[in-house]
Amino acid sequence: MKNKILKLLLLILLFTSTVCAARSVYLIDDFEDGEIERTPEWWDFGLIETSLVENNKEEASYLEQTSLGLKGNPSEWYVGGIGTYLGIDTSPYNAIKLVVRGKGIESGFLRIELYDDDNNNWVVEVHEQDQSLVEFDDKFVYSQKVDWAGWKVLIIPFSYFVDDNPDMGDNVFNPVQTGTSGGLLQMQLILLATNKEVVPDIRIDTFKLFYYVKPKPQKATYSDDDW
Ligand SMILES: [Ca+2]
Ligand SMILES: [Ca+2]
Ligand SMILES: [Ca+2]
Ligand SMILES: [Ca+2]
Repeated sequence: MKNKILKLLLLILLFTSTVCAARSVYLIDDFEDGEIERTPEWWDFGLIETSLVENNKEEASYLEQTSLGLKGNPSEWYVGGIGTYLGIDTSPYNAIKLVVRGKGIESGFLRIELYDDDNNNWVVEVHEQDQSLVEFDDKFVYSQKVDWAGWKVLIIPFSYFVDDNPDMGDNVFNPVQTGTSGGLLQMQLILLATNKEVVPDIRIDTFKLFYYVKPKPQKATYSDDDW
């Protein structure tokens, strides 16, 4: 009888941990539907050129069919970007994960911007005088230099993001839907050049939020022979 109860408890534990693990991933986009303007709708701005590109699956084991290409004119450093509306509660997550393909040392800078709703209205209000600013909500940013060739998995904990507008919002990364806040309202990806003579050119794929658990460092083991 005792064994049966133990087995049952183990099964419940296994089931709940599987459900929790499954819930702790939110796929923003994998571009497999071949659509940039739907599910989710990405808008673009500046001189960014977007394209859906067929992946060469031999380049990495985790690749599916399609990824999103981002490139554009480097003459002003700033190229432009894409954005999408989310309106989600990020409580179950603590990090962003995506895969990025570079073309070498001057592939560009990728800046990720997260907007959290601090005035509880589910809207990011653009500043009346300056369209590049928002008026009441936080904008948290993280920049990644892409200086490699081929695909790379990036894990970016939310704690790496810094508040970019100290005069707006509450300057706390709190995109949770407590009370009437809309949580994480919007995300933008900005492409910048690292060299005015080289077209920044990257591809991104499987963009998701998830719960990241940092792997424990391996304990060093020594034998007497090491000393
Ligand atoms: Ca894909
Ligand atoms: Ca707002
Ligand atoms: Ca702020
Ligand atoms: Ca905030």
